[in-house]
Amino acid sequence: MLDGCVPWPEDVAAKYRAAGYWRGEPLGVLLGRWAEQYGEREALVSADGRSRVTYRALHRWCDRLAAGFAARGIGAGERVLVQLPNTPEFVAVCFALFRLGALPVFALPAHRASEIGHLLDLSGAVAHIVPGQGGGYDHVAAAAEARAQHPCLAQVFVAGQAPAVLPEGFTALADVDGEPVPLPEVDASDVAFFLLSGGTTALPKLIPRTHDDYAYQCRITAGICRLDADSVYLAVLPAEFNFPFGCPGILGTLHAGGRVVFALSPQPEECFALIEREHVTFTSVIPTIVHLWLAAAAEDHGRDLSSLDLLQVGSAKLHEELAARIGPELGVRLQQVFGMAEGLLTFTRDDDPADVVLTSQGRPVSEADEIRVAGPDGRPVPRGETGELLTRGPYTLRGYYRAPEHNARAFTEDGFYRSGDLVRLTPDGHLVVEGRIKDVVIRGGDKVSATEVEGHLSAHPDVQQAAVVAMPDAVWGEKVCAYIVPAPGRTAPPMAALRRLLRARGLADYKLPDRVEVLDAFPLTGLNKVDKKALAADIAARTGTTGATTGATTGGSLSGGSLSGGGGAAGGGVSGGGRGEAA
Ligand code: OOB
Repeated sequence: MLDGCVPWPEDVAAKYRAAGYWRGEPLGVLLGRWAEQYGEREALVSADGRSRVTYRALHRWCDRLAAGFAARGIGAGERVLVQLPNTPEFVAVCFALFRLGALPVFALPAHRASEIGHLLDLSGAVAHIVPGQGGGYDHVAAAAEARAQHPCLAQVFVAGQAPAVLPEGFTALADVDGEPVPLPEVDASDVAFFLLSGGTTALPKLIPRTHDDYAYQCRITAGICRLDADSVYLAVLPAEFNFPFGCPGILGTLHAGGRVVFALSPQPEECFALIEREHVTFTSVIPTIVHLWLAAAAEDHGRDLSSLDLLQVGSAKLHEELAARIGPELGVRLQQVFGMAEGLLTFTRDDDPADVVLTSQGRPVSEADEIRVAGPDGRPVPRGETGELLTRGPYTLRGYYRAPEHNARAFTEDGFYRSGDLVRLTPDGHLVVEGRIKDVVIRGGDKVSATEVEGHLSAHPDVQQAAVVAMPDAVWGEKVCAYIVPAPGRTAPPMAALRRLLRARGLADYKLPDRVEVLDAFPLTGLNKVDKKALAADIAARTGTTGATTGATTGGSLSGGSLSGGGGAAGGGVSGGGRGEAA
């Protein structure tokens, strides 16, 4: 396995192979197989409908792109930062790189200089692939700056409409083309690409996913969702995210011979029109998008959504009241999905009783997924009690890339990944998410590391201390609330100034505080740490919501008036746009 990665133990790998989970087929080879099987059927459709790519054409396109990349020196084992919007190019780039044994590192289109710089440092990427336009952000200029600061980054490829004049070292993706060349043998047990962790640490870690493990994940989830050649998937969430990429999402649909349609935003006007135009049969979204779609469906949107059969919802807790509206109001089957870029996926199933679908996050997709619900001492708790979810299995990583110290904490000695999620198992084995112990805000479906944001806030000269907690929100589930203690003799900066500061420091928009509260001093725990539970309970009380969105934030009433002083500064300054910008 690639240096810096942790392989599965040999005996475990042998077991997964013997069971037929891992079949030794690299993803690039699988695309060739699909092209043979599904030939002239449509594989990919752009949002505007102008680009419609058949399986055979996709196969050829990837071979030519691979030849073009190879001619530009990109080879096996090299990392390539891929940051593209939901377009057919995204899929072509991925498979071209898979065929070369080069390794996509998936960044989100919403990522800015801070995240991109970190990903370049960590991955040592030799190339960066960005969109030429769209999203209201100049990715080309940003890539030029990143390239100036990261000598490893030799080349930038510009997808879509590239500016007529490109800086030195930049190439329009459309010019990356060549007669197909012999491709290297790719080992399916090796890394195929990297996903990003959802920020338990200040900065995201890289998750190596192998050809074998990801092919298995796509196959098994496509089976559970009963995909076939008539399936039409609408890719609404950013394609670089595990949920739309392969749960079963884009890759699972291609495996089944179906059609993938790309949406550029989650807005109902766009998505409903695409569902009608393309006869979309299933899609995967976050609860925030469910809110948007239900509101739009209640009005006369004039669209025919009758083709839509299955709606997968996950990435943040779906509350029962919202879940119960999905079937009747959208006329679809609901499937709850709990998952993580690290691996483990749990789905509710077609034959589950209605209350299980409404109130649980389902059960593991693989019979080989191992789940342990552990108490603070690491020992399993009795069935039905809440504890931390630990897991291992045939598509769950054994270690983050180049992170031995973090790995020592994030995994048990016997290879279980510590998810940081608090869950319980029902008597019949369904998982219910009750909260989390990791210091993350789940805003919509985006994971915001509190530590990361706190670090940037503390850089303001008028800020002595900052603590970021989740603020319950009816539509977003949670939003980012920053508590600030001003530096002695200073006044706390207003929220707008803090948001400006964070933007200037290159932070993605979805991480900026939605509300700022000012305190003279932070409440402390018995161990003299900032009592974040108390802060979270405080903001829940101030906003008139319960802390129910995160079990981790319940309880802890505030004692001794330590939260006194400093009225709330602003609030409600939610950045516009929906998930399209924020994701
Ligand atoms: C998905 O992946 P990530 O890596 O962005 O985030 C993983 C975390 C989980 O550890 C959990 O804290 C939270 O997101 N989460 C949920 C959830 N699904 C994920 N919390 C409550 N209810 C759910 N249904 O978010 C992801 C990856 C693949 C499929 C679906 C989601």
